[in-house]
Amino acid sequence: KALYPIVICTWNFMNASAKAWEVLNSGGTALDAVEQGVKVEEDDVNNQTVGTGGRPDRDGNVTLDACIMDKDGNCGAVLAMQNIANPISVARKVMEDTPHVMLAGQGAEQFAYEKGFEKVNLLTEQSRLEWLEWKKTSEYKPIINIENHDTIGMLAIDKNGDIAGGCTTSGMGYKMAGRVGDSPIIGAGLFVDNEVGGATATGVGEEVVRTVGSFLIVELMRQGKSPQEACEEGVKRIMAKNEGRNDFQIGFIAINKQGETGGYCIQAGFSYRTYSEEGHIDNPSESYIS
Ligand code: SD4
Repeated sequence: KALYPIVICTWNFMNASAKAWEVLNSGGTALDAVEQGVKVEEDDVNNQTVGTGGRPDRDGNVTLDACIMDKDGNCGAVLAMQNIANPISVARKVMEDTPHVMLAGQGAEQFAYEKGFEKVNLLTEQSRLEWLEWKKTSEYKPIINIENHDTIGMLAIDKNGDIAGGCTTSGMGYKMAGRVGDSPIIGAGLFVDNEVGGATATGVGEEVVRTVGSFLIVELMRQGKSPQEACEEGVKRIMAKNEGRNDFQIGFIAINKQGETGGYCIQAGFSYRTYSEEGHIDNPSESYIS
């Protein structure tokens, strides 16, 4: 029995997944569901890893990364974009209204203004004060599961059985100016193939990029692995390149065409949320280091 419509997202984002479910449950497309869903986190000033309220880079600028992918393999992304509140929607416009896949920096910002997005200040007082505090030592040291890990990656299947995904983040807090992680990179932070399924990632983006993690997981599902098995293999691939290191976090989630889901991470503490007719469920993920 097919288990859709369904939405799945990284971490325990109740409001974002509820919003996406509302779209799916009223007959909306998976693409609209993921866009509307992740926007909830972009707009939440208390989420300091996504959108407004995100932690700045080390120079004090909030720079946002996002991408989106639809059932036909179309995709769009914005990289290191400043002053725009909803990068996921700009990414969708890149996908739908340009011949390109990625726009970066000022080009992305300029494009957003042309499409009617407003200029906003993304740096909240709380994030500004924390950044000033950080500057005293300027020590770049992400803390597992606490700091820098609330990126939202979301995958949905609509009533027609079509899959879409989106991913949005302000990246690692206090990153170097111009640094881009995995989240807006199709294949790394997100990948969808409507024949097979989708995958998305959170955690230290550099490690996800090195193994093209989300693409890998979708390909493993194509070869017959379940979403759970594919996520486990994705994490193992990363650990094989990082022997002896256990000081960073990666979490992968995946869904297949039937609506089966899975998730796996390096460190305990990662969970993912699903919302379907079965209800609104928090799924604590098993970890590589248990
Ligand atoms: C990045 N993957 O920029 C993102 C960070 C992240 O929760 O996932 N934070 O590397």
